[in-house]
Amino acid sequence: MRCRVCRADPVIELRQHNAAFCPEHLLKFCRDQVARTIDRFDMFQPDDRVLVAVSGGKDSLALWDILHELGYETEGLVIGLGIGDYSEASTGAAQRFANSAGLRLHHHDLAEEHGFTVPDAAAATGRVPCSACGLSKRHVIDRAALDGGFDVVVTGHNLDDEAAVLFGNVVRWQTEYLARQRPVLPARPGFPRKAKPLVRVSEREMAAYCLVRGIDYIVEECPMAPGNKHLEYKAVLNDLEVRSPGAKQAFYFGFQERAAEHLAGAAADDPALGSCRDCGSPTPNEICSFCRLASRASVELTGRLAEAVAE
Ligand code: Q46
Ligand code: ZN
Ligand code: ZN
Repeated sequence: MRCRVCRADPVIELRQHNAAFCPEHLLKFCRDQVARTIDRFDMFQPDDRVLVAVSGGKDSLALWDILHELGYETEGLVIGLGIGDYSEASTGAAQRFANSAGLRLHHHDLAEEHGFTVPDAAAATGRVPCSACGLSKRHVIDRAALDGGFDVVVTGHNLDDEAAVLFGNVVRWQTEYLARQRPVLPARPGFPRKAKPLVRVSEREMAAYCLVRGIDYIVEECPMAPGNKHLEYKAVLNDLEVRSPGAKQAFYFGFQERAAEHLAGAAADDPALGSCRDCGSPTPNEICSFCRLASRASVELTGRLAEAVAE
């Protein structure tokens, strides 16, 4: 196969689109796909201030680069999760990208600002690290977006991620989660607008995009990911995609076009939300789930520090 546009040697072949692209037209293809997604789902407007949540991985850095190239006003946010070398590498890659593009990166650190790390939270709760990590990231991102006056927060979830989450929710018929699995969620009191502009592009396309653009992203996966069901669902869908190119796209967008709206009624009405006694975030309880997690997990960090001092 040759580049679909200019017939030059291709850098990538995309079976799901029955096409191949040279480096230049791969970049154009990715930007066009993102622009089309923003437009189709009415994610945000050209003059909106966009906060890009970055992990230092290929997807979030490619997203930041694409939005910047498309002319959006963007700033980045990276969160120090305290997952050893992985977190160091993640922050480093995000900072290098921001410096090279001349963009502003905000850095929040769980240990410094909230007194715990993701491993502490996992140890304190006895649950998989990703659940405490996800809760913490959502809390920090929401606060940073609201405090910074951003119009929207965007994340680098790509088609592979979203199809895997959808698959998991369908397997277990989690109708409430399904009802909220939209590429854009409107702002609500205490919560910013959130969008996923990469839902039309695949992991492979984003890796190739970074390669062509010379974006130096962290390749290693989070060491706390193994055991996460999400990876199993991804593997199942990857097998399916090999046998049936385009299956992921058909599955995800078929859901958005034909089912998501019907499920909207399945989302329980938001309970009456008050403000968290400790941090002011919206919560149906006296203390929000993040602050409850933080108080359990910080005991863990304090214990570890005490042990280290005693040694
Ligand atoms: S960083 Fe956090 Fe991920 Fe690591 S602990 Fe899980 S959720 S896998 S995107
Ligand atoms: Zn070309
Ligand atoms: Zn709170």
